[in-house]
Amino acid sequence: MATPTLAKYSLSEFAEDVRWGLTKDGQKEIHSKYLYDEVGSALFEVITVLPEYGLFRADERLLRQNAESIAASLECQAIVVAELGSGTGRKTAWLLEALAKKQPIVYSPIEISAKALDQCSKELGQLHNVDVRPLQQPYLDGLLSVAAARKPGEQLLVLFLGSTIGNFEWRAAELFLTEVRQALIPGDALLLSADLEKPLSQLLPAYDDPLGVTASFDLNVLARMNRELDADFDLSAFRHLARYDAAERRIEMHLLSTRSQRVTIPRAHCSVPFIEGETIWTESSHKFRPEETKEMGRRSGFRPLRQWLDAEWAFAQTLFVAE
Ligand code: AVI
Repeated sequence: MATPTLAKYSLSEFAEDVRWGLTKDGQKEIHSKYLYDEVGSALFEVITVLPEYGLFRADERLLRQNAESIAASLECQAIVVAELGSGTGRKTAWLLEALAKKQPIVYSPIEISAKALDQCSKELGQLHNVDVRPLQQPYLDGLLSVAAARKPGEQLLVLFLGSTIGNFEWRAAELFLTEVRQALIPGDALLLSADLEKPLSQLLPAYDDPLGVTASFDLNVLARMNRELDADFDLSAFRHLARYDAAERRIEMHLLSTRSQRVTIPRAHCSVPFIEGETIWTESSHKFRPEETKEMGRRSGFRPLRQWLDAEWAFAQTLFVAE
């Protein structure tokens, strides 16, 4: 399965990707970036408050507890914070407040969802000493824009939270961090969140909650194809499936066809046969070991400064400095 680049994409790109992913030989797949249209993004916001999805709260807890230590670790007087995939920026406020106690800061949330970006700008723009400069761009393009606008003497702090790094394939994750590093200069910093390995009894309900919110989040990609590509998916003939691949250490989300059927997708110029039990792979969520995230950072040109682990939900935040 490919890597989420979270770029802004056109209808024709969506149609082309759908055609490719559903008509190729072997495992059918749809890129996970297509889960996040307006409905999908709203459902994801609900996922973050589900009792079974401890990941978001662990990230927020660590930020709240360690904001002062992170701020103290940054040596520079002038700080620009760039957040890759800020969402609504809910959990970032803790850190911005701690940083802005020392000096005025610039905060650039980089996000493709206009709604989330708008909400983020409104809420975080109210913080004292924080100048919010939102960018509706793909991660790397946004980061390059922030880097190009920096003034001499400013230190850049990149936030990549929420364990979105886990939605990349192993090799692609490292490649992505290398590209982030290339946009930076020595002394800049990166705060990276990663969800850690944990018992299946905890992990599976986080991706298959009893209320069915994650199932709706997943199934929405079929509804999206019906809405945008005139497809005729019968949502009642597919069900959400979350499974763990122990060798790859990842949760995989799939949509399973409960009967043999054929779906037509006019705007993607295809008609797709499904046999009973066949799946469309929609997302991977890799689970890390604490040392592994440090190693990944090292191999991408960063030096790990500190790592914090959450006491309630196996989750790590690692602060790196660019070498
Ligand atoms: C955005 N990303 C880190 C989430 C995750 O946990 O992999 C996406 C998600 N998919 C289902 N639930 C949450």
